[in-house]
Order: sequence, then C-alpha cells, then structure tokens
Amino acid sequence: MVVDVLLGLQWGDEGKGKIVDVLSPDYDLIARFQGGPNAGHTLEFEGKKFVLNTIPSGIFFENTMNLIGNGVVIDPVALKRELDNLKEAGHDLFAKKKLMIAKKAHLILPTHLLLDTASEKRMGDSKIGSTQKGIGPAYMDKTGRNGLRIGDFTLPDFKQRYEKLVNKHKAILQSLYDEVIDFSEQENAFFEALDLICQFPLVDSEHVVNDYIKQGKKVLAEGAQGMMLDIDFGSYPFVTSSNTTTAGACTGLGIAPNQIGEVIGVFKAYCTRVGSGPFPTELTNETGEALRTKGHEFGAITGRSRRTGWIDLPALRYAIMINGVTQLVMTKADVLSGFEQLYACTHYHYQREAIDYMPYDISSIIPIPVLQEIEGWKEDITGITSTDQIPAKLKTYISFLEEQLDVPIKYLSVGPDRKQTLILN
Ligand code: 2SA
Ligand code: GDP
Ligand code: MG
Repeated sequence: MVVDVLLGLQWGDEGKGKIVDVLSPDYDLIARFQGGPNAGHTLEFEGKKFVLNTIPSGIFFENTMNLIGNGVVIDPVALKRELDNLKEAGHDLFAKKKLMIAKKAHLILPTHLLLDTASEKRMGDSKIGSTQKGIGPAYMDKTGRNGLRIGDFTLPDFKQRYEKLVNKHKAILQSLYDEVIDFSEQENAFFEALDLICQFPLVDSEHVVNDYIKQGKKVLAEGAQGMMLDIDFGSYPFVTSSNTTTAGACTGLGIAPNQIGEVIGVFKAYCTRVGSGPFPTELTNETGEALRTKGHEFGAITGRSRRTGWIDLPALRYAIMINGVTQLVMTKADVLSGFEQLYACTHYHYQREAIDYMPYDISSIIPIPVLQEIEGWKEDITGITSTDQIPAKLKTYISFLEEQLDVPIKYLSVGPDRKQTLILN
C-alpha cells in the first residue's frame, strides 16, 4: 500500500517512458509529478511509436488510470496537440476516460513561452539551452505566487487574473527584452484548448492518490526530467525549474514520505545530456559521435543533438543517495555492442584531489573524470529474450556497476520496444 517512484538518474532521456509503459500493467495509477511539455517520453510497441510530453506513460493499458499531478505545469495548447495526435492514432483519452488532471497544476500561458525564448536569447552563450516551452517562467510565477492553476479556470474572476498576469509579462518583455509581440493568435488557441482540456476530471489529486493508497491500489509516480536536472541538486543553474527527485514526487502529488515504496532509478549504459551545462564524461570525438548515431541521441521534442559520454558513477551514486533508489534499470545496453573498449568514470580529479562525489560548483569548475577501462562485447543483443543469452562481457559490466553502485540492476533494456526488456534479479 505504497507509492513506487520511477525516475531518471542522469541528465534525462534515460528511457523512463519506455520503462513506465513496461511496468504499467502492474499499477492502477500512473501519476506525473513534475515538468510539463519539456518532457519527451518515447514508447514503442507493436511497430508503433509514441512520444508523450505532459501525458503520463500508462495510457496504453486498459486498467491503468493516469493523473497529471499538481507539480506539473500544463500548456493547454501543447496538451491539446498531444491529445489530438493520440486520437488520430486511435487512442481517444476522452472516450477511454483515461486521464485526470490536478486542479492545483499550474498553467503555462502564451506569454510564458515568449519570456522563455526572450530570456534564452538575451543570455547568449550562457543560455540554459531550455526547451523554450515556457517551463522556467511558469514555475517562477508559481513560486512568486502569481501563477494561475488549472482549477482557477472555473472561478468567476479567472479572466481578470489572467489579464493581470499577462500585463506583468508584457511589462517584463518590454522593459527587459525590448520585445513587443502580438500574441493574440496564441491567446485564442490557449483559451480554446483550455476549454477542451478542462473537460477531463479536474480533481483534488492529493485526495485521489491517497484514496488509491488507502484502497490498497498500486500507484507509480513518473518522473519527467532526469535527477541531474533537479532545481536543488542538479548542475545548477543548468537545470530545469522543478524537483525531479523522489522528494518532488511527494510535493508534486501530495504523498507523505512514509508512503514511498520502491524507488526505481533508470540509467543509460552510457550518458547523454541535451542543452548547456557541465558534463564531466562528455566525448566530443568520433566515439561520442558513434554513440549519438547508434543510440539515435536527438531530443524527443526539439530534435536537438544530445551530447554523449561514458557512464559517470559519482553522478549516479549521488543520484541514488538523494533519491533513495532501491532498484536500477539499465537501458540502451544494445547501443554499446561492438565498442571494443568501454570506459566508466569511477571518480574525479578536482582541485588536485581525487574525489568520488559530485562537487558543489560543477558548473564553474568541471571535474576531470578518472576512467576505468572495461572490455566491450561484440554481440548484437537486441533480440535476446532470456538472461542466459546475455554476453559474458555484458554480465561483467552489469556486475561491475552493481558493485560500484551498491543497488541491484533489476531490469535490462536492450532496445526501444516494450518487448526488448529483461528481468535480471
Ligand atoms: P527547460 O525547458 O526549462 O526545462 O530546460 C532546462 C534544462 O533542462 C533540460 N531538459 C531536458 N533534457 C533532456 N530531455 C528533455 N526532454 C526532451 C527529450 C528534450 C528535447 O526528451 O529529448 O527534445 O530537446 C528535457 N527537458 C528539459 C534542457 O535541455 C535544459 O538543459
Ligand atoms: P525519457 O525521456 O527518459 O522517456 O527518454 P526519451 O524517450 O527521451 O529517450 C530515450 C530514447 O531511447 C527513445 O528514443 C527510446 O525509444 C529509446 N530507448 C529506450 N530504451 C532503449 C534501449 O534499451 N535501447 C535503445 N536502443 N533505445 C532505447
Ligand atoms: Mg526524454
């Protein structure tokens, strides 16, 4: 009678969406607790591919309900687009009654998108490399106590509150960024989409989730951005604007910490990052390019090239500690097939010292990774269906990681499809 949490342990795109989809039949409710349309969660099954942004990854199973939690920020236009695409592919979430939305989830307004873009433009080389989906400005208004929540739409003074906030945004855009933009078209689309998405049940989600728990039903909290993008513990300031950690699942859904059960940490067999910011094990050579090409490492929504590098164990240990990870999932092991030598960063050299943790100012002084060589495996593993087919050298890599991280790797993902998943422990 607890809530399990699934999150990414690196800088995102670890394959969270795929794993949530794999695990969904075991759960009654899948609940997103942070982020918004900046997320791109890719799911593949039966020859079809879906990229979900704001919608939780449990929508493809008959008996699994889905919730967009209070910690999420919602762009109605982006959500409508996502719903339309799903409907076109035969998954009408209205008809299937598969989705609920927390009244307390904050809205991304058209002006939040303009502010995000203007801010990035003004920062030039020091830009965050945001997805320009309005995430930062929307969370700023939430913590600045100016935000609009989706539940507010039903209040009689919603339009006045909207105007008040938009006027503030217009003043910022003009004074700070010298931008006067006509966004009446986006505004019309915003209200039209808002009307539509408010037809989903708008719920007091903290009560809904706690009722599920009380009834002995199984809940899985789905993280959106990776742990190293957490606003408090990530590589600040090159982070997203929410708590992507287990603690974020508590505040983003209204669950007490003692209700958390398993914490499932997903990581890639190597590492990637999209956007700016420190990445100690980054490979800017042909090996990095090979990882990008073989792993199709391009942003699921923006199409940006993802930066690639070797696995970073100090960063993973840090992520495991902060989140209380109880089981691991390793994805994209298939991408490493054919690399003669692999490397794992076991610790860093930093300020002339050997350290095995993530230092405070990683964004100003990037630690130098100390790499351990590991023999690669040649075999294509994308078709393997049982653990006895795992190449010996991959088994050695798995044992090495389990020893280094002190948490069992429970699942091994060997391809993007739902079926390409093995249970190890
Ligand atoms: P934002 O838009 O304000 O949250 O951006 C802040 C930083 O967070 C990073 N970020 C991401 N990193 C990896 N994947 C994300 N989702 C998409 C994907 C990204 C894409 O699944 O591939 O399509 O480009 C994601 N969302 C936010 C972002 O790059 C900034 O570094
Ligand atoms: P998420 O944001 O963590 O859900 O991950 P993304 O969907 O943004 O990026 C992960 C990418 O890797 C997607 O294209 C997935 O289809 C793909 N993927 C997931 N697991 C595997 C795997 O084990 N092997 C390979 N080759 N691709 C995978
Ligand atoms: Mg992604």
